[in-house]
Amino acid sequence: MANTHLWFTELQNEDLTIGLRIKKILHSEQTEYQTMDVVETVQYGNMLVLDGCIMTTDKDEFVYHEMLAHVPMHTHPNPKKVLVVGGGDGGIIREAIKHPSVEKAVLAEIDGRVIEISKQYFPHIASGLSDPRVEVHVADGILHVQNHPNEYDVILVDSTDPIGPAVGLFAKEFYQAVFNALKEDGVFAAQTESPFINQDLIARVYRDVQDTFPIAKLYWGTVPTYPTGMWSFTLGSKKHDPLAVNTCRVADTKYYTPEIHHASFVLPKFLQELLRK
Ligand code: AAT
Repeated sequence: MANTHLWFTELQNEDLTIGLRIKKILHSEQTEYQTMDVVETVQYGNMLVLDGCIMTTDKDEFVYHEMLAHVPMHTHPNPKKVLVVGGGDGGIIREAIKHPSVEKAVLAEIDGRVIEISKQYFPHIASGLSDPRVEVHVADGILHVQNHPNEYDVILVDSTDPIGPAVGLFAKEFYQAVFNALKEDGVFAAQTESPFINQDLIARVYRDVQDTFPIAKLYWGTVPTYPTGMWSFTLGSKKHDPLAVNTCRVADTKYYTPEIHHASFVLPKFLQELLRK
């Protein structure tokens, strides 16, 4: 197919963009919470865009979803009940239920339209949502967490950037509510943006998680379509040390391995210094 002259540009901050040539605009709408577009790109396949920001693409989704799910899921020795906050595309749920111990996985996504459109245009990402162990709640993740104390083994926060309905998902009170919603040996992880352009946020979230959980760690992976390509995740754990993990329960991954698990906690010097401040 001849290349079109249509380009999608994400304004990653006021001074930085990423551009992808697109073949086709597949869907556009204004939901109750955000604008939502699905476009077919030449390089990365179908791409989901919320409020102008890239959420996921066919080609690189596996990195983010595997890293946000399998690092904390393996940190817990026997995760039975898991909560995913946000993540309406279903990618984190798909990875979480690969762990054979999981009996129930709850999705709390604020925007039901994201779930519906993902099922239509990203069936391989949304595939886990129809698993009998999965319960889908169209609800604010903050309220869900507040209303379910002492309930979950693992909580995974797959949220949009800290704007609009996701602002509260980066607040210290939220991490305290997550702590309370976890059982006594629970583990939590959240996506925490780019180490190159979101340093203030990473440092603040790390401090807040450190104040809330006995164990706090930053880890990272590479997601080519996210701003700067280097992506951070913050893990909080009540008891289990993510660095003590020595089992791998999932075989069908494309990025995650036991070696990657440990390597992802090795921080470049500038990040070590950022967290020391
Ligand atoms: N799986 C990768 C895609 C996402 S989507 C993040 C989701 O969080 C969106 O569907 C959004 O509707 C949902 N969301 C935002 N705020 C809330 C809330 N308060 N409660 C529940 N769900 C919420 C993440 C992409 C990361 C982007 C990196 N640039």
